[in-house]
Amino acid sequence: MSATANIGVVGLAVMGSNLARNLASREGNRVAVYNRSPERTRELVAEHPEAGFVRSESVKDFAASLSKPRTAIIMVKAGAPTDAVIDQLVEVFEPGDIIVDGGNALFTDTIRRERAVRATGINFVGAGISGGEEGALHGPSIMPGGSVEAWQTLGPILKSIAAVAEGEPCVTHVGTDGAGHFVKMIHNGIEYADMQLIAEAYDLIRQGTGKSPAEIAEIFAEWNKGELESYLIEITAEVLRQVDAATGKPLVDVILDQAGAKGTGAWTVQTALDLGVPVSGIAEAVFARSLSSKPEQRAAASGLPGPGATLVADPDSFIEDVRLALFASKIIAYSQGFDEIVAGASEYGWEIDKGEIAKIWRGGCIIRAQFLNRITEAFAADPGLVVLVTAPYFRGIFERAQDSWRRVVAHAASNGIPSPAFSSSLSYYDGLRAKRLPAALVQGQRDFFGAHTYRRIDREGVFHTLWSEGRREVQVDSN
Ligand code: NBP
Repeated sequence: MSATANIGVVGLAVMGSNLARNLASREGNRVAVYNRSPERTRELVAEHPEAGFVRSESVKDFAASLSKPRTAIIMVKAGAPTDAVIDQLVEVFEPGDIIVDGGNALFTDTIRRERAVRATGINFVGAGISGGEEGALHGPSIMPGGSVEAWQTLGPILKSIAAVAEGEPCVTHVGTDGAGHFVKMIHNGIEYADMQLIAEAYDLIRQGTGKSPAEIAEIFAEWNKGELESYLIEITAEVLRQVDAATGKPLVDVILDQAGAKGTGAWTVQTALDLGVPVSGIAEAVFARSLSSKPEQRAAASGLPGPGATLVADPDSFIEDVRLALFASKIIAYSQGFDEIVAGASEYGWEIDKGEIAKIWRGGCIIRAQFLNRITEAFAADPGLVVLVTAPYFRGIFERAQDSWRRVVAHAASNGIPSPAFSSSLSYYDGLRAKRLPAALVQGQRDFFGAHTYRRIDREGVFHTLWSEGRREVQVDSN
């Protein structure tokens, strides 16, 4: 086998096949393909003669078909299959070659794998790839980690296949080792929050105005022409418009209301808990899916007391309130996601350019949205921005959305309409801007039962009240 391919793909299920076809369609690429079950490889090659694939049926032949430095993208099921394929490639690759994992790996696995592979002299790059099968075929958003050396070879190849937004490819070297998969994880977490917020907006409008799904589809289509323009708003209109062929009902009314999850949202929240970052919007979105998927509990609780929904007096102004509440809550979710990126970068020693991340999410990926440009601008104008929500553009949205946001959350509460993401976003906002929080009382309680100590607002040092010894205050540390 002669080394004729400049890039290879291992794992030819839907994502790998589409990525291989995307690679093959770009000038200058010759793509080697390999899959554990050879039938899949044969099928792909037979179905796409135009791609000029170099087919292998063994890992050894696959390696031999690649020019040096060998570069291969793994697109197999995340977890043990990824480890198995890495082990096979390490056997046949040489120092300087590059192994890319394009699957949805947990970033800590990527850190572990990068360390182990690097010890052999081979480069390992964990690359988050977003956009589903369509994105893989026509241009995804790509978030690669790994070494600068690997990026030099890989960068031009990934740029050639990535989505393009406003003339720029949606790929950047995110940072070293697991940084790419970390940022992809946050992307997915934000995606969960965005979807939940949109679902709550739909529910509030439906219950508050009595409009049909098809009518609400038109509202989302209209919103998509303005500042909320995004892929998720666009597809929401499509889903709401869809009529079930079997029953003639709106499809959304015949889909079982139990949301599934593949775990990346939960990873985002678990990691945020470890890092101490309040990603309440994302967490509520993950929990909302969990709650929906508890049919027995929901059936048992369905008779509990509480108000039912009533129609609003002025549907048009209510719909505008919901639009603004959605925008404000969405900004909170993105801001919280970026906070987690900052905390992760600090914990794991990555230099992540936040403005660049917002840029590469503008195309190809599920959370692509017009307002990501505003995030890039905010970080460009003030690289030391402490928290995204305080940037002037977002402040302006909060000024505009303020009253609407509160009316919508109040309406949801008084009408018994669950709105965990809307409500928690507003609570987070109020918590963040509060001059004083009841955390002071929590510190007092902690000191009472556990002598956990507290600091004072008027003096340096650490203090403890001797609660059972005359309630005298003592200073326990002069720092
Ligand atoms: P799957 O996640 O369904 O994985 C199927 C592939 O893994 C097949 O090529 C299969 O080979 C291979 N494989 C398995 Br399973 N075990 C293996 C092993 N022990 N050794 C070698 N190969 C093995 O494919 P997918 O949906 O195309 O996704 C690929 C990756 O991309 C995943 O990590 C996924 O999380 C990620 N991703 C998917 C999407 C999406 O929208 N689907 C989006 C973004 C990222 P076989 O043919 O021999 O069984």
